[in-house]
Amino acid sequence: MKYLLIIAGSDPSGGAGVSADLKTASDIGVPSISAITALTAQDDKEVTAIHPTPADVLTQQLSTACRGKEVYAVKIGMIVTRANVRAVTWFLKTLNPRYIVVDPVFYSTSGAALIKADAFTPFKQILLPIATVVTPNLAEATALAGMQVAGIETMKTAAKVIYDDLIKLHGASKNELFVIIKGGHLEGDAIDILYDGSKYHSFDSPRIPGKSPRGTGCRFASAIAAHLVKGEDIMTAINNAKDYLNKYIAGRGLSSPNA
Ligand code: PXL
Repeated sequence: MKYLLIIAGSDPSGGAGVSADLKTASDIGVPSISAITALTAQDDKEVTAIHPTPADVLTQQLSTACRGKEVYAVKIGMIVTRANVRAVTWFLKTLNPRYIVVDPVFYSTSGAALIKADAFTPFKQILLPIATVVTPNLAEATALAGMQVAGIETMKTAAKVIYDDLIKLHGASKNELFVIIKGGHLEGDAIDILYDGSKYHSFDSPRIPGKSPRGTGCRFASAIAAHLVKGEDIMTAINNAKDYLNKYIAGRGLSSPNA
């Protein structure tokens, strides 16, 4: 049986992180296993504690959860420390799953830093280059591309900068990488820009009225990974994840946005 492996932080209010990822895997109907990179204490308003998992315990979770299983796709969310970035990278290099979807998580919705400053460079230089799909939002794309990303044109430029950087860091053997910058925080319609190394694709969704629930970034990346576990190709998985997310935000009968 093919599994989705979720590597993410815990948000006890259930809005984001591993709880949102597990619900997404269950909504899409794929079996999942998970390893928790950090415990947080938070709600909609603030993050009151962050307690990173010790790297040896994270490795133990990964190796025990994956033992004897076919991990076909991995979703990676919040990773706080340099030691945990290294632990996850080393584990995945050995596991060698078919797909790795990375949602860079640098800030909480309430603005708290969710990655330590000294973990940013290893995150970008050793973990991100092994990803198949990378899904930064505008703030994370700004940090990764080293340029202000605030509209369609800068999203396109940044997607190519991030793509080219990661190909260079990985080496010429990399043949599959999709960078999608999420424009959910733009004014007007929500437009995401994807770059695959040769062409751009834009995903336009009308803005759904009301406050969008927290954890949509987590759910988008885990929905892509879950659809990949179903055997879909990357573009189909991304399209289906967009549909899932639009339905989730509109609250049409999927598990409730409890944040
Ligand atoms: O949405 C980003 C995110 C991811 N993972 C965890 C979080 C958050 C935001 O707060 O807490 C655990």
